[in-house]
Amino acid sequence: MTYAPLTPKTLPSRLGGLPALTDRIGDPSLWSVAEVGDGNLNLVFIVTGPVGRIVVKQALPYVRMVGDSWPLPLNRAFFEYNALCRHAARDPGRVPEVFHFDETQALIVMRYLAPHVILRKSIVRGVEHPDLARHMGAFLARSLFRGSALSLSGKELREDMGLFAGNHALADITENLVFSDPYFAAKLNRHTPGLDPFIAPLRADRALRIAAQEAKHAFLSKTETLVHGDLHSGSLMVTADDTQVIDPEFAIYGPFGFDVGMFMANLMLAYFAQSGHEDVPGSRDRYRDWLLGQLVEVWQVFATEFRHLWQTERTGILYETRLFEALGDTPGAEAALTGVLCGIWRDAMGFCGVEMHRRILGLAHVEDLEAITDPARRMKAEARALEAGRIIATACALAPSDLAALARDIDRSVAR
Ligand code: SR1
Ligand code: MG
Repeated sequence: MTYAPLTPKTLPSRLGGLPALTDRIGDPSLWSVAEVGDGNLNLVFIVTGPVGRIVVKQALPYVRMVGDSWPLPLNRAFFEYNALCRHAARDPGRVPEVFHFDETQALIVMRYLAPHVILRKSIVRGVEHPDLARHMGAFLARSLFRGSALSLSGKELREDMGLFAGNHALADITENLVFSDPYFAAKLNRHTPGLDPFIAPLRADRALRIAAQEAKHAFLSKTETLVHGDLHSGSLMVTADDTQVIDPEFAIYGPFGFDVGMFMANLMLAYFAQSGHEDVPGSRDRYRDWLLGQLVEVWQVFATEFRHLWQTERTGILYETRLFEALGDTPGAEAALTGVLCGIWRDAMGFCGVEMHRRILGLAHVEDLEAITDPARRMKAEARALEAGRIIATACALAPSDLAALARDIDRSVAR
């Protein structure tokens, strides 16, 4: 059958013959189906059978949030499936299990995560997830290290790079929406009324436009590892003690720092949104501390785990042990690692700053800020986040330990 989008009505007859589903959820004549997709691109169905539930995700041939005026290739499901397989192998237990993939129908059948909720929604409600930074720091280090030339042979790396190079349509979205559109009056941009006095100087800031293009240059040219490509808090599902990484359809070879910076940016945006969510000023202070604590911890865990993998799993073609440890030069390997981590941090900060900007000025905004119903309060929160993003993207020597203090200073001083 050629590609056709599923509907809740057609799904049981179209997928009811697949043992991958019937073995897990039972008799298709008893299935009930709900389409629950609230993301920007795809259809997502929850299928409930007599003995279980399952998720079916299907790509649409266009961008769902815009409509069929913006076509988008179905093959993104192929890249998502391949990224899920690699993530499952590189950090077992951190992504939902895939039960079935149909390339023609661009659909993936996967585990229904319960009682998980989307992290962003939980953050908007002010819920703490104590293990978030620990899980994400480890996931980032394992998926990025094990997907790179630090772990893979030249053949493995280049073949996989070739495979994911086909995901250029999704990379093109990132290249435009993240790195360029926020810095000029692009057609699909939108922003909160009243924010214009903060946008004009931002767009006039030449150093910032250069920093954004340097970040774009890094995204395009540093094919260092397989990145998730869209690692924001809407791509994570959480419980009190679990974190699951979903939706890697933007996966492509890119810089180590890309996923790190994107994730940190979304914690930053959540931090600046807090003033819009508190009933009385200060009532979300504890939550602010939690968010900044996670921001600091995720880098610490990432660096610690990356160092551990560097010392124990450096089997790839880069920084070979025969050039360091085998020559008795373990300090040399440590010095090289320090350089690599510094480079990742620098890149991550560029990505962090531009992601903060595009979520306020571009097409795709975040619920953390959108949920602030009073436009004046939203505008002030966004003005602070814009300024933080500007400093983060342009600062030459911002250390991991500086980030939390920077956020607190700007939250106290800008647009008061
Ligand atoms: C047109 S797609 C807009 C955004 O949605 C996705 O989740 C990515 O973040 C993309 O940039
Ligand atoms: Mg997504």
